[in-house]
Amino acid sequence: MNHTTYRTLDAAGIRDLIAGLPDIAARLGGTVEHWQVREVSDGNLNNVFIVTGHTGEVCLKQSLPHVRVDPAWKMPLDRTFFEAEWLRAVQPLAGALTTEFLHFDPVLYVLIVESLSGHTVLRSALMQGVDWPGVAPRIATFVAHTTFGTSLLARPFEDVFTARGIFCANQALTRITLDLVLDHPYRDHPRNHWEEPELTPIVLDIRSSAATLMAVENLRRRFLSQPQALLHGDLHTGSIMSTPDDTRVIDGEFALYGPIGFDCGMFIGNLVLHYFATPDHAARQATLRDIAAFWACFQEQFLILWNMNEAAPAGTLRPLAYGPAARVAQQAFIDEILIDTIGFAAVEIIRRLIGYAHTADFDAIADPQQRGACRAGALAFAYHVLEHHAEMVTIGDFLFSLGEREKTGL
Ligand code: SR1
Ligand code: MG
Repeated sequence: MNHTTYRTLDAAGIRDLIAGLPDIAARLGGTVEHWQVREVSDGNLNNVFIVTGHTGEVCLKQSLPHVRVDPAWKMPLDRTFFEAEWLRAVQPLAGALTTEFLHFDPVLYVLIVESLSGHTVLRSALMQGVDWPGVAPRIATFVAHTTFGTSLLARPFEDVFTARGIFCANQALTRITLDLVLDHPYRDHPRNHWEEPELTPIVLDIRSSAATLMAVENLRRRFLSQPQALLHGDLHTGSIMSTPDDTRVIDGEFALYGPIGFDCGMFIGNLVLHYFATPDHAARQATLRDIAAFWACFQEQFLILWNMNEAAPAGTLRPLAYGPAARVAQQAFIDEILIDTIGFAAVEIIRRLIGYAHTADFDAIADPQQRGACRAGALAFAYHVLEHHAEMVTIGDFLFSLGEREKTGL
């Protein structure tokens, strides 16, 4: 097989590729003719396949030279390279909470990882009505360990600068986030769309609110200029696969160094979308519990790691001060992450309702009027959060405001 040029692989090409990779072929077992190749692509960007043999299974992802769901939107191929680099970086920090890296082909831009076919995409599981209280703390553990472990708090600056140099080159996908999350929804843009007319007055209010637009501008600057840690960069509920007892973060192709609150905010923003898409009271209470548990667990674990690090290896930023004053400074750092988290959650909600890439959460609501009301409720909440961003400084403020929405029937 010619491995010198890129081409988009079909089932035969995938079998051929794997036949030349002895470790992966051995993992599948049996012979190449018996390997089943099943396409499972459901994200916006890439082709994804599950390859099954007699004794095992792998997941293969290939970048396309365009956005998968919009072939006219051209894209460089390097996103699977960044996902491979992200996996290599986070596996030593939180390996049990992601997938095992198996192979990367730098010509075909193919990434092969452990298959998770026994797991369900978290967004789909939530839409089916599961209540898995272990998921939010596991995601908090993942975010705490990967962000702390890739930051200047845990590593010599030389290592961090080298990693930043790698992920600084992930410019095509960073551009997507900047445009789709932090720019287009706030102005007329052909990629924006929404169905329900009841969203339009809220969109106009958002676009004419100076406080809201200034909050978004501030988040945009922070996104690009606060390289605190290596982020997943797209931590929505479609980037998480789970069972009741085992949760994995996948799809790290948007990885970049950025503000830690970005990952926290993406996750919380998507839980809020689920909240508004589920008018059932008990399910909403479970979502409030999950958001509170995520934040409490993230904060606790990040601080534990930081305090264990007082005996940090040579070369890291060893603490110069100890005792109560140092604890206050640590808490100030966490509080700043929370302020970012709340803001990024709000912009994530907004872009999923009126921007380019919507989510399926609301599709389960059959009645169009109710669906429109639920979407409008979510949009109005996100608008309220940005409008009052300066006053919303604790997770309690955020949860109180979310809980209040239910009382008004939204
Ligand atoms: C063109 S890509 C659109 C969205 O899909 C990805 O999952 C990211 O969320 C991105 O913003
Ligand atoms: Mg993705």
